[in-house]
Amino acid sequence: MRYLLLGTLAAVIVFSNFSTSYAGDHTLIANSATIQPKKSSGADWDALNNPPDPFVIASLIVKTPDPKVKAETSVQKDTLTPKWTEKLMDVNVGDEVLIQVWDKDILQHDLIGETKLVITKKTIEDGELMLSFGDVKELKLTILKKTKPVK
Ligand SMILES: [Ca+2]
Ligand SMILES: [Ca+2]
Repeated sequence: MRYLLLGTLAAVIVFSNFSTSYAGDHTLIANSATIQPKKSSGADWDALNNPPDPFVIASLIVKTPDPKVKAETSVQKDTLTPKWTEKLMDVNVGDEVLIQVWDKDILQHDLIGETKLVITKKTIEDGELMLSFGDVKELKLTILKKTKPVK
């Protein structure tokens, strides 16, 4: 029974990570980041000066039929320079996306930084975005045009 419950929970988590009911003509991808060596308070990210375990959560905050559209990358263990190259979600011009970088911890994750990304014609033309916020020195995102139009 316990294992059945755990299995169901895992299935729900996996499903929620990959369910994006929102159709956009571009795809937002999390590439990589550089994290400050310590928290802005001067404290270590993890006990014994262990590096953080960063992952990204992106949440669409406007102009979406489903306000719960949310995506999460994998967790990169013990690194200040995580690399993902993972799809976050579809986006369109005018969308606003809350981007959060977290350090995964056992009890309470540390928020490394968060920012609001507005998808404009320019960001789409640029294709590659370098963002700096909180204790995130640099977060690299890519916006790719989808090869087939969504109908
Ligand atoms: Ca931590
Ligand atoms: Ca760690």
